[in-house]
Amino acid sequence: MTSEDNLVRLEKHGAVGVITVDNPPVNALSPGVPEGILAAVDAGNADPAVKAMVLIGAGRSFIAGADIRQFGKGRPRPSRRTHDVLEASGKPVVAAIHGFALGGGLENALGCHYRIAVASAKVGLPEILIGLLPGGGGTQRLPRLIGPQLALDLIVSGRHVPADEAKDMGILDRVIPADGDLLKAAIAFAEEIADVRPLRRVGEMTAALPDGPDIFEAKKQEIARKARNQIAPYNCIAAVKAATELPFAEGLLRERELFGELENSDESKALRYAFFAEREAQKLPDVPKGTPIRKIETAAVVGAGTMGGGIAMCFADAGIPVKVLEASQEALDKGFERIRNNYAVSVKRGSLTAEAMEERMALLEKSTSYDEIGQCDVVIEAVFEEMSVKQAVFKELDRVMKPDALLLSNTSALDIDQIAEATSRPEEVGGAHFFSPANVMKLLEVVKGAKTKPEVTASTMALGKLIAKAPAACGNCDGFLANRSRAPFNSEMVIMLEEGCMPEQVDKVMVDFGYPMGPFAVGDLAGLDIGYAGRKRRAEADPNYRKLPIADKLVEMGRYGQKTGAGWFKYEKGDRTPHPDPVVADLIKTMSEEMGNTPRPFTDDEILKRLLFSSVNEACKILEEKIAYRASDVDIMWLYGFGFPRYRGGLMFWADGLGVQDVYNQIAAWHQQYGERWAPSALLRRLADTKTSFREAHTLVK
Ligand code: T1G
Repeated sequence: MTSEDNLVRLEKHGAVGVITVDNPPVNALSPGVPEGILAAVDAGNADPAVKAMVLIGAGRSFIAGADIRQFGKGRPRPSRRTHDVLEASGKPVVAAIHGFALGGGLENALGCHYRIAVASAKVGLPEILIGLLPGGGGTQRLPRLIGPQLALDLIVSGRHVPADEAKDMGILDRVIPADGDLLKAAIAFAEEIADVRPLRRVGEMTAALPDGPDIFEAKKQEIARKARNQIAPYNCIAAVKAATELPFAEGLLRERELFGELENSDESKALRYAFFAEREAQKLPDVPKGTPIRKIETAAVVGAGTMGGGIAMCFADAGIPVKVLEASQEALDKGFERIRNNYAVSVKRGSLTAEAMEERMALLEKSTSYDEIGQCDVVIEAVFEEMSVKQAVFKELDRVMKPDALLLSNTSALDIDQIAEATSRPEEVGGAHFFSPANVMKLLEVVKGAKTKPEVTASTMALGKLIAKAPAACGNCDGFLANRSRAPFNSEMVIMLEEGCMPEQVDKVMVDFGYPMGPFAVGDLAGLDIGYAGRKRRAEADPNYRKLPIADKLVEMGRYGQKTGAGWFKYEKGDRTPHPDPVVADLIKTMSEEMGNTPRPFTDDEILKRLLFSSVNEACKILEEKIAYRASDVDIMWLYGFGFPRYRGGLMFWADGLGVQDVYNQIAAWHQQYGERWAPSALLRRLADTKTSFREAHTLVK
């Protein structure tokens, strides 16, 4: 039997009815799939020849969850829900899991009576990551199956659980080798339990609370900082709590009520947007479908400094052997010591085992000769940010690297074309801009040079996914996409001080907005001397460059930030907590008066919009110049590169929430008040005139 749309089929293997979900690419529960499952379970129960059933996914995965694109469309709720019908079946059903069983996928597996998986499978209830909660019985069944504490941890973290761990928890009954025949094993399992009665129904179990402190209050405390301004985490907790207090049927109703509060929330809309934006970034309009992707099985990094070491760790973390090349053994040893220390911190925190650390260290190989890296599939240059130094490196890479090696620079702003010109193969050169610390920050900014061929760009994007980054592509300009769009934010925050604003107010506004740290505190952390050097370079190159005298003065006073115990804020010894400093307040007051300004109060709203609108305007210029493909790529850069709060979707998604017209009007008003730096971009003007959203801005760029 096959459903009309071929999404679900029931086939008999002896006395076992096998229900196969076939909805590529990930067997999401799109319209037609639940209906197909229901029809198959009904048919299996009606067929006297069927003694037991198996639920399995075709292709590369079990069921990856509800179809996220369907939320918010007001689709009527089904009268019969697959996980409940599976559980109520008069004949046992075995869920056979490979790839992923996530969200509604795992919830359907929990409705089955047994669960078997291949060792490479992963299961989870990641709904919280898109601002939802498991709305298909997961908050009621999982606590009954594995206990409220474990269920609470999994549902509030949304993490994917490897099969072996899931078995230890009690989610899975059996795990077979990754290369085992899952269907065969599941059918054998079904035959084995076909006559076992009573049927083991998770909904009939109880979720016993552990003795001791209230685990729900403890979880709320634990997530308080990260869950600021969000509701989904707290609804997840409330739903699991209901599983420990209410009979199953009432618990399901409570779950549905709590889910209903989330489906149309701004938080969930933003998080669902971010989910698809990250995937949209993989689609490069100017890279033809079917462009070959080069294999990456070996890597080399030139430079063992902070960035080079961090980049090398990304490869080791992904299980890819990587050679690290430095000019001297001493520099290499120092770099490897830093890498080892980084891993040791993770081991100490418990996020990495000592064994895994040694496995990764074993993938890292020291080298002091270019001739040793020539056969690597990719090489990433991460040396000092000085063009002549980079060109010398690329000249050597051109000499030694095999013809189809990817030649990538980690430069954060230097001209990729100029770097490429140092080689005889500029079409093989591109940018792979990591963000510090490279082994932690997920953003990979993939920069296309004028001559970079599509295959190199596409292969670099694939490399980003391979090393678990969030890649997004852009064209070549000063600062590329991320840092160029951020630059106005960085200057506007200091210019506001000239008008009497205080750094602590700016930081509070941005932390309340959802940033993990305020921008002035971030500056103190990174080191104010770095920005100072950059401003001096730009001032020498551009006589019209808008200087930031207060920021320059701070550095000239020796206040570099945390590393000198004082910057925008002061720091107690051994404590990274930023404290407002009267010295800075006096400096701001004195210098703003010297500039002829009368210090004035700022509203939080003005501070927020002065910072973010300045970047929205720059992003429109970047889109207009075709440096960025689309606004959602700007959002990926801001989410993963600058810590923009994910539950607000991203810089441009947030701006769309305010409306293009209002953003334009405010920028036009600041243009009148402050002059050229606030001149609205031509694209922004066109968006306002045509009532086009930022999200669709690229449609106006020809
Ligand atoms: N709905 C719709 N499309 C989806 C999807 C989903 N759940 N999951 C993936 N896709 C698309 C994705 O956009 C991409 O499309 C393609 O499939 C390949 O995905 C009631 C409410 C499963 C780990 O949150 O985590 O169930 O770009 O590139 O890297 O309680 O996809 O090809 O056009 O990510 O191999 C809960 C989300 C939903 C899982 C595979 N489930 N998906 O990663 O492939 S809510 C999730 C993932 C829910 C119930 C609740 C990953 C993956 P395109 P991909 P991948």
